[in-house]
Amino acid sequence: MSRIPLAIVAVLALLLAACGSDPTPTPLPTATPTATPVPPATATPTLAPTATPAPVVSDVSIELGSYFVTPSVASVPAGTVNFTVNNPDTRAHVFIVIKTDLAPEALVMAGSAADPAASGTVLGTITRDQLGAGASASISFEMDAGSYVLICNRGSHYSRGMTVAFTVE
Ligand SMILES: [Cu+2]
Repeated sequence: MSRIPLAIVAVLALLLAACGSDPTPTPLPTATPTATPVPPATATPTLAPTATPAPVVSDVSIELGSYFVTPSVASVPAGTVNFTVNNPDTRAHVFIVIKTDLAPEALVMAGSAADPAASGTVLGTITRDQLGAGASASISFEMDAGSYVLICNRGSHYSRGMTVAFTVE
């Protein structure tokens, strides 16, 4: 008689043990931290060496005489312009570069001569002393795009035809 209760007790004990022991919850797997992707090294762009534009230099020869002014070219690109003025004539002349929108024959007059300063912006002048009979002289300017007029303004030479248009593009 004593065996049965003992067996029952044993079974009960097993059941209790089975039920009472809360299974330790299996810990959820800790999320493995996702490795923060290392941003790819930004390739440092190789800068092309800043191309320094080559300075634009134009050489223009001018023939002048009684009574004409003839440039070797009618236009040049903006930049440095070197004028070499040749005077094969038997008299002295003058060479003046004027930036103006006026037509070559329509400059402002002062008596029988032109008035360069009143006609536009005078870039420079080769004087008659520098440009005597048979002489050559040079003068250079940094010239912006625009319209220019090249004249001789000695006496009435301008009115007689010593004027010509010149364009800088
Ligand atoms: Cu002249």
